[in-house]
Amino acid sequence: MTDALNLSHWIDGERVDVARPTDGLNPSDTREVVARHPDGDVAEVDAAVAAAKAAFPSWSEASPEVRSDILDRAGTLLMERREALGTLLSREEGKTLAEGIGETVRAGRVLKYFAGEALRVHGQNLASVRPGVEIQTYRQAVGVFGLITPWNFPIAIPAWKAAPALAFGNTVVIKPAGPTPATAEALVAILHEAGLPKGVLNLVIGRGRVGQALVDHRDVDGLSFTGSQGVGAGVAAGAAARQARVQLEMGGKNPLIVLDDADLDRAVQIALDGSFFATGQRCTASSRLIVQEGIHDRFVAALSERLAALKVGPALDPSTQVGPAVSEAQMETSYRYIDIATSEGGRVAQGGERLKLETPGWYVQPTLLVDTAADMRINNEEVFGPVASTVRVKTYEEALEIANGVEFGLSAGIVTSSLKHARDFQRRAKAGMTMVNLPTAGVDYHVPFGGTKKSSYGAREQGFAAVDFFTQIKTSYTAG
Ligand code: UN1
Repeated sequence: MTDALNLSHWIDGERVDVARPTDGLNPSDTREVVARHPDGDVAEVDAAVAAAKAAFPSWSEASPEVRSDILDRAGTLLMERREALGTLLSREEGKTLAEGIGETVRAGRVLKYFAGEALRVHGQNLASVRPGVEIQTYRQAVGVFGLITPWNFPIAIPAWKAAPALAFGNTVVIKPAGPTPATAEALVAILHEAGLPKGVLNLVIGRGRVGQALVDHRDVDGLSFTGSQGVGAGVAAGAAARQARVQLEMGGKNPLIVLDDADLDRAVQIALDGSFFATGQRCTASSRLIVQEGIHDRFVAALSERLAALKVGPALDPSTQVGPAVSEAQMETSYRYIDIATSEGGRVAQGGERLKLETPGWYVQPTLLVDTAADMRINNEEVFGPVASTVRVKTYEEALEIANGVEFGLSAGIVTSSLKHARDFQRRAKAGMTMVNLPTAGVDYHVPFGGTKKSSYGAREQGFAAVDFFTQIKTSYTAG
């Protein structure tokens, strides 16, 4: 066993030594304490925001080269330490080591991408309707951002919110999710090692009170949140009440349509990846498999066979393909939804049993539910675990209607060899992202990310879109 880490808030460039009342357990083996967590409160948030506010003038006015170099160096450090950081991530969150290392590299790439973007902030020149008057638009940093990040991508999501915020000259306070502060602290430490001036990036570890204090703080100019839809709605309401900027990334109930003309092996692999890898704990996971009747039974049989062969186990075991749920509560949510689905008339084709492995952990058997109807709770509410359900349909039109018939609209996929249906789906799917012959989950780090309906709110994250949220436009008029 590895010694437990003692975590700290980071305020004004310093680790703050505090009491650490909470033990963060390893989901793969709950006998192991991965880290001891502090429990921050309003006082720490006040101090962190004050530090961020004080650091803003010099950071926002620094040469973009300064910001670019620091992000680039931090990206290099993350990638060089991918094994150690990926191991910590997997011990803390429960995803497999390959997934933990992959996520660490992704975070490093995000930092490097925004190192470049720091140098590419554009404005425009426009002719005025009044002769002799010129108009320029500039993008300027906004101020202090509060970033409220989830546990399922404990390094990539803090990186993809912090990197654009910092690249464009803002200062930041991060509140990492309850189960995964160790990985977030490691990221903050690396950014300081890379040369970040004090106060530019702060971290306050704690419960919902910390997030609420950020939402309510008069000196927090913008909030970026990823998490559940219910909490997100409260963040938006709090931000709107005091006219802070807000951006939310929330749940999904992402459909994957499989048409009769799909290549069966490919469809099965896409569903397996999208629904079950990363333990299904992705807002982009394909939780609804909408399958045309001609391929349905073959698809269910082949996917069930692949699921039965999946090795569920401790995150660091090299043979593990699916790690545990992050927490007991998440594990119980999966099992509860399996019960709800069967009580509503669904049938378990594979999985569904409680798993008892050698190490005590929060394991969930990857589960495929079949014969479910589109209006059942299992097809409308996010489970956030390795659980998927199939809905049998007769036609493409019926599939599309069901795909679009939920409150969420993050990612939507189709497996087909028909160009006509693929193109039609891209146009008519009510989702922020569409995937043709690809899993709904697993997105690139350099392009816009986000959804429609209750999945997202506010400006898009990532890629060329990130500048819209993390800068504001100034329009300047000049007469000669
Ligand atoms: C992915 O599918 O690779 O919380 C990214 C989430 C998303 C990120 C998904 N914001 O699951």
